[in-house]
Formats: sequence, structure tokens, C-alpha cells
Amino acid sequence: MSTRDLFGEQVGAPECEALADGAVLLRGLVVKEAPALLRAINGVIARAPFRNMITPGGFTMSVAMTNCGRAGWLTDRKGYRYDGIDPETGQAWPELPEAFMRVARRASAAAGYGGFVPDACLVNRYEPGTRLSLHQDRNERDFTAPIVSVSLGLPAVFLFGGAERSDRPRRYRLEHGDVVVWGGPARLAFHGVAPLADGEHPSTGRLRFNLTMRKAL
Ligand code: MD3
Ligand code: FE
Repeated sequence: MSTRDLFGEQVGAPECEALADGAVLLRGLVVKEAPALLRAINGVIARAPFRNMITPGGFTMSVAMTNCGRAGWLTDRKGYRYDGIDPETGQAWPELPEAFMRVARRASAAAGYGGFVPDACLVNRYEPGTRLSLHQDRNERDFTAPIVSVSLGLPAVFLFGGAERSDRPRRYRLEHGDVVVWGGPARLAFHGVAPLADGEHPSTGRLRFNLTMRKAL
């Protein structure tokens, strides 16, 4: 029995799927909260606008990013790191919205990582053609904490590799309202996002947003 309606939206009880040891996909977990999450993103970007950061190698990222929380993830010619100050505004990043905190708590508990409290959230914005090449998330201090990722808007093909960059990635379609919790042995896996296909989503238009809630400090 399908748990998606004619429009592909999750209906009924969310499914729970183990993608790998430590990685749990919770399909449709936050469909109902999506409008509140999108409003919260709007509040964040009013104070910390989306920007296309520069990699240490000098390439402009196609993903537009911003942050909220006590620290924000940055890249520039000097490298990748977390910083408490937004270099574009010279101000602290906006606070983590309560709606983000609630989702982090519910998703991490459902995945078996009770007690996870994020202190940072990277907010990614994808337009058609935007991609994110294979990488590891390793600028956080404590790899025993999981990362909770939330997909909103247009669907994306997520690439989930292994411990080595050369491990052939598996592909998963991540849709509006899907949440993935990455912990344990999956925490340092290589991962990325294939170029976003064009489309129109009822609540975000031609955009996809991804939230990654992290314990950075
Ligand atoms: C697997 N974001 O922001 S979310 C990122 O869709 C990032 O914007 C992607 O990779 C996006 O760093 C993918 C899924 C994700 C996030 C963090 C992970 C998968 C992960 C950390 C470890 C392993
Ligand atoms: Fe990542």
C-alpha cells in the first residue's frame, strides 16, 4: 500500500527505513510542519541572507547557504570552518528557531539518538541545476552526535557513498517533508546531491531547501 497521495505527498504514518548502519530515513515526518519550517527559514534569511560561498580552491558553490544557531558553517579562500559571526553582516547568526529544535528532537529520538540538541543549522537552497559534490561533514567537533537533515520543496537525488570518496554512491530520492538522521558509522560517510531537476512545488515553487541540524561546538 502506497503512503503517498496523487501529488506524491506522504500521507498517514511516516515510514522508517534504515539506509545504512546509523542512517535512518523518516519519510514525510515533517510534512505537517513544513509551512512553519518555511516561515522560520524566511525569518532567518531576513537577518542572514542566502549567499553563494567560495571554496578554498576558488570555486563559487552553486548551493546558496545561510546558517542559524550559535555557530554557522562557512567556506572561503581560507578554508572550511564554523564561526559564531556571519561574515556578510558582521553580526551573530539568527537563533535556531523553535520549530527547527522541535523537529531535531522528534527525529533524533525516532532514529534512536535521544538527547540530541543541535547548536547550529546550515540552510541550503537549490535551484534547478544546483548540485553538491561528494563530501564529508567533518568540521564539527564531536562526531558522536548525529546530523538531522530535512528536505523541503522540490525533490532531489541524494548520493550516499561510503567511508572512501571512491566508494560508488547509492541514490535516494528525497522529497518534501523527508527527514534523515545520520549517526554512528554513517556520520562520516561521503555524500552529495545530484543536479536538481526542474519542477514546480506547491509550497516552494522552483526551489528545494535542506536544513542540516548539527552539534558543531
Ligand atoms: C550523510 N546537505 O549540508 S542532506 C550538507 O541535501 C549536505 O543539502 C545535503 O550534505 C543537502 O552538508 C544532504 C543529507 C546529509 C547531511 C549530512 C550528512 C547526509 C549526511 C552527514 C553525514 C553523512
Ligand atoms: Fe554534507
